[in-house]
Amino acid sequence: MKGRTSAALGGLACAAVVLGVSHALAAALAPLSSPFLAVGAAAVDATPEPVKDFAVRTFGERDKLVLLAGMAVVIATLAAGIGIAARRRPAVGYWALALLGAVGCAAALGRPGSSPAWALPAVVGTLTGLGAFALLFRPEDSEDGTVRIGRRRLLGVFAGAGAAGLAGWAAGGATDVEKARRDVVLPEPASPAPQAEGIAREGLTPYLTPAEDFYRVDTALSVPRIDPDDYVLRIGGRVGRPLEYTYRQLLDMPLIERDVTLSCVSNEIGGTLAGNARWLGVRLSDLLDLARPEKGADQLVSRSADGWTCGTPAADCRDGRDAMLAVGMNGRPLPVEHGFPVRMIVPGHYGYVSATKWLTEIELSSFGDFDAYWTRRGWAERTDIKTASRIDTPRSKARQGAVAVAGVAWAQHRGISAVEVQVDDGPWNEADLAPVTSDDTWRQWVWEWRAEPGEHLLRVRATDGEGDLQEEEESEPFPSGATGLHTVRVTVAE
Ligand SMILES: Nc1nc2c(c(=O)[nH]1)N[C@H]1C(S)=C(S)[C@@H](COP(=O)(O)O)O[C@H]1N2
Ligand SMILES: [Mo]
Repeated sequence: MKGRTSAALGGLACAAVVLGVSHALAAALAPLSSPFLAVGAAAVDATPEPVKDFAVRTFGERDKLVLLAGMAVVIATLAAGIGIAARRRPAVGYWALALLGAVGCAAALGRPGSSPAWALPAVVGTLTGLGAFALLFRPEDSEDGTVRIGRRRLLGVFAGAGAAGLAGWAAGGATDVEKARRDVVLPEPASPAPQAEGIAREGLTPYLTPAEDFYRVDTALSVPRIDPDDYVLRIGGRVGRPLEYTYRQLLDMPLIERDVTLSCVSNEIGGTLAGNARWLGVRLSDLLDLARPEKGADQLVSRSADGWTCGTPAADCRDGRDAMLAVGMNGRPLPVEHGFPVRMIVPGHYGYVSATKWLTEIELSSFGDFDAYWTRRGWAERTDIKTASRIDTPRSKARQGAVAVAGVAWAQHRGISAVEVQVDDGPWNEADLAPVTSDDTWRQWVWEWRAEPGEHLLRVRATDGEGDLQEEEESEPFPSGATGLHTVRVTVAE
């Protein structure tokens, strides 16, 4: 092995030790104290809005994987470079490793909800990495002023890093949230969801979205894993009586079950960041009535286990709508990615101002006193859901003759009263609407088209339950939700 190659590998081995050891310790202590994840999370929080938007659009829901992979490449390149530089000047290696460790430590301490103990993984990991470095880059092994790294030692250090990584993986698995979730038995709802039947058609989005197909949007690089046995929800702030509930206590309250469509403010016209599920949960107003919010506490601030924050108009949580703390989704406990064990659902609001996953705290506050995560980044403090409609089928090709044009339309809590389809510059044609049991879900629609051969533009628009037509003028999702009409170009074959 050439001297430079083995030096680069030596640098990599030391970085692997730092990451392996710190990650293993973090798995045992608090997963989010891992310096690797903490740096990633800090990067997510600091990313300017346009870049985040770009990342979400380009990489879709794989944006987090891309970020972590990118970080791994950067760290590996740095580590190899440090190794090569340290061949002649080992002091460079010590300083560079210590500096990287300090960055990881600062990132971990900077996470919301961190404690001083969160420095431990980075500190111990870095010290172990420095030890590995001392073992590999030994002045006494140098010839003509360059260090030669022994192959055995190199393999030994890599093996040590691997063992630490494995230990971390095992420690992570020790709190097996998936198993705890499978063991949960959900009670029957005191108030079941009215039975709704959607339409089933090739290419048309089903009325209820299966959990595995439900869109996922959050800032969590690693999904918070909460043991339901340790779960506590705190309700406080400007209330007459602060309250605490365990998971069991929430399950023992009367539960409601409702179909509610959830949608993301960053959904583009025609996009897929919306889903409809049957949620089971505790009425939020039942809990708030017990806590007695003070007058003027107009914002309900909710916090997640990983420190994300959300601000919902408090009045909308108590005005009779089916706002709830959900524990079930489509008849099963909430999936871990969708907020297990408890999340918020408030019909009529975008997810970023209402749908806190991994919910741990509710604080009554005011809009004047507190800005939530996305509000701080320029998104609207309060906004109604924009009426939206989407063509699911056809998307590009059709055969001449009878073609079912179909899709979904939503305007949660106002409902959908009409959907119309236009072909090219022709008249607007009224589509058939599937029956729905509340104004809080999307509505499937179908329109039978006599398709003529050639290229055609199909356009859709909806009218909400208050009689207002969907906004035609195009605008970006930022800062309060996209507007415009979904248009599809279809080639009709003879
Ligand atoms: N803890 C936490 N909850 C969160 C978010 C988040 O980043 N962290 N994102 C919100 C946003 S922007 C949306 S659109 C919904 C998406 O919920 P889903 O992933 O279950 O579809 O969750 C909301 N709840
Ligand atoms: Mo969102």
